[in-house]
Amino acid sequence: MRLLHLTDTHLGIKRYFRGAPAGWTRAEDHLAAFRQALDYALTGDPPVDAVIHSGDVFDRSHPPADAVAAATTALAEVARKVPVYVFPGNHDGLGLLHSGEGVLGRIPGVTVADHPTAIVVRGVRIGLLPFCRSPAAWGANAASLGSCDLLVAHQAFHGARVAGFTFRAGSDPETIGEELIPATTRAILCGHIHPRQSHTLGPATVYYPGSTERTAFAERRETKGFSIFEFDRVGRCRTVDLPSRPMVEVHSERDLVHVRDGALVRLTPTARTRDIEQAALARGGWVVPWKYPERQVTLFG
Ligand SMILES: [Mn+2]
Repeated sequence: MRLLHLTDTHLGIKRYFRGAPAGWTRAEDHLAAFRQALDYALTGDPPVDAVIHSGDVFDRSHPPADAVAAATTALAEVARKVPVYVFPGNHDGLGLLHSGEGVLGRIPGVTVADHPTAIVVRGVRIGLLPFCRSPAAWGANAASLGSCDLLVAHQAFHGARVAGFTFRAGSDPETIGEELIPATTRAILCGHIHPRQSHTLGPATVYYPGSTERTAFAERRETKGFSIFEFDRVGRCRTVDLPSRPMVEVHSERDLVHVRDGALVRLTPTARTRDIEQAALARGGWVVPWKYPERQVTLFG
């Protein structure tokens, strides 16, 4: 049994940059990564039995219409060949569901699991668990599905790491602890945590393929992609890298050498001068807008 697992595609993320082509927004990069991940389901060898997206399909609960249309086109093409399962993350609950039946759920071959759902793929029982703010409620949802070999979730589990922070059950109100994982669980395929990683927790190994593109400058050093997960008597997880647009943080003029054509550039507060911005633009960088310092002038009164 072989799954393509992608997550946290954050489609429709609107970010504008000085120096970028007119009308360009960061949403184009996120859509390209989404399409490339799905393309593997059409052309990858050996073929996959199902595609599972574990949440944050869209960046916002009411995504822009063009993002919904692009997602629909891409998912419909894949779902003609391979069954696709999608469930909401913390960003996109309403985005998937606002039409009642669910916008994406109307695509033939796409199942939107807006509540805990067990599916069987080649004899393997898989529990799909939409995002849940309360660990106790998440545990009750997981238990309600009976015995599953695999769970797919959109949560932070105890031991997950992001830059400078490790999630701990009990100290963070939303973090899932070991005691809530059903004993039959062999693996958890998980979204929500954007850096790619895996760790063991109780009976299970938790695999996070991470977001398909960088959603913030904090992710600028991370390699992005998706996972191919195989499960027979043993589980194997292989990550597939996707290209990401370079991101450069400029603290002073010295960092300008790293700016390349089409790189996204963030000037830290110490580097926010017109000269440094002009130099970054001259090197082809696309710069995060910030407000120039303003001086208040009294015109009258
Ligand atoms: Mn996310």
